[in-house]
Amino acid sequence: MTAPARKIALITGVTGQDGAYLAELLLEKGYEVHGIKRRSSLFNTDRIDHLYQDPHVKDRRFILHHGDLTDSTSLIRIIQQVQPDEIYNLAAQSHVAVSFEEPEYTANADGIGTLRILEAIRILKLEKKTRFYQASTSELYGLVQETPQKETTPFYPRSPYAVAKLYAYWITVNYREAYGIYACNGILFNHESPLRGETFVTRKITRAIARIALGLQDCLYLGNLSALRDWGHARDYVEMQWLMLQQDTPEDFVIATGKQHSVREFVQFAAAELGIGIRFEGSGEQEVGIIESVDGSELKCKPGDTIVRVDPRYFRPTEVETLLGDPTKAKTKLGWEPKTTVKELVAEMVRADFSAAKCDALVKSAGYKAFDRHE
Ligand code: NDP
Ligand code: GDR
Repeated sequence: MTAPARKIALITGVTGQDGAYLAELLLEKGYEVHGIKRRSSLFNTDRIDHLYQDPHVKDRRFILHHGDLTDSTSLIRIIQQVQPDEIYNLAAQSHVAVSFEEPEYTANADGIGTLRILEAIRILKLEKKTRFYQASTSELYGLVQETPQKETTPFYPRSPYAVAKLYAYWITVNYREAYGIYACNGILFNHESPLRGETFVTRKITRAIARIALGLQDCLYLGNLSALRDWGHARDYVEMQWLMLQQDTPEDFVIATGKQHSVREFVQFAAAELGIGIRFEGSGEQEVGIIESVDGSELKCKPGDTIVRVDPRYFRPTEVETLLGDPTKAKTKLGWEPKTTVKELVAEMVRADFSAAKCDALVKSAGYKAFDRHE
């Protein structure tokens, strides 16, 4: 008896937060996993280095290809070569604030990039073979029309990023309806992890609190402290990305926890994890976060220190003030539920950043400067 052929997946954005967790999950499930990475002048594979297999290894199951969502021919070449059963389109210029600085590039990569992949599937006549997952986003709801937000809630995007993702959402639906491609949108609310990029607010907070606690940094500058988000763990959310491609018929799903917290609260949760109590005083641009209590003698900060300040440079021209998802459809139809609470998520992120900060502190105390290239 011959063994069933193993499934082949192609992940765009494999070097990103979700790409790393998804690659790990699919490899565990026995897939042959191909990933698209961009050429970069520095190594950009930190998050997946533990999965790397030398090209000389026989029967490799994790293979990287150079390509770019703005380059159709590279996408067609890779998809033709790989003949994937499943494509997970996770690649994007994913930073909302940056999209105001680079709106055209964001539209090209996030909007037209999605079209390029769907067209490649069509050009290569893979409509019946290849299933397609599109990384859609709660940012589509923007100026929210209904709370909590579900699959039927109208969209009102509030950034060039969200507008580009709106195109990607609808072109995915259109190719499903026009050409019968198994294509779906996961409308994912914010999800975080120790692998989150350092400039997204959660990771910026956990990294800064750890460094402030060890005396490596004085203050954390943030923008809108009142923004409300529904934060989950990336590890839980990639499981749902896979599940969505295993159904009989393609559908779109909201993935969220159904719980909401402010940026201000996230700061307090992160500090509490290290035994630091923070109170917020003042309002608007004058609001500050002051240490109220410190538990733990190894920490270098003390009560009375002002460690959070507002810097208007982090305000956005149009803000998404509040997002709260309703994951009922995912639970009812796919039996999916998030496993990680926001406090557990914060604890995992703070622990990872505290341990990295301790290494930096050790290097610094030994007289080396390698801990900060900008000094
Ligand atoms: P990341 O920013 O961590 O990763 C984005 C990935 O896309 C990276 O691998 C990046 O490469 C790659 N990329 C960027 N531009 C291009 C391009 N032009 N061509 C090819 N690859 C490119 O994002 P996340 O992992 O957090 O998110 C994954 C996807 O899900 C994104 O599409 C994001 O918009 C979407 N999303 C994310 C949510 C979240 O809360 N995390 C919520 C909802 C949707 P490099 O490493 O070289 O920069
Ligand atoms: P978001 O995530 O815009 O929701 O997009 P981000 O963490 O950048 O911002 C969340 C909220 O925090 C406020 N904020 C700050 N944000 C950043 N980055 N830096 C700050 O200093 C700061 N201070 C306050 C923001 O204004 C915002 O309200 C993320 C991305 O992963 C998208 O790709 C994804 O689609 C959505 O989540 C769902």
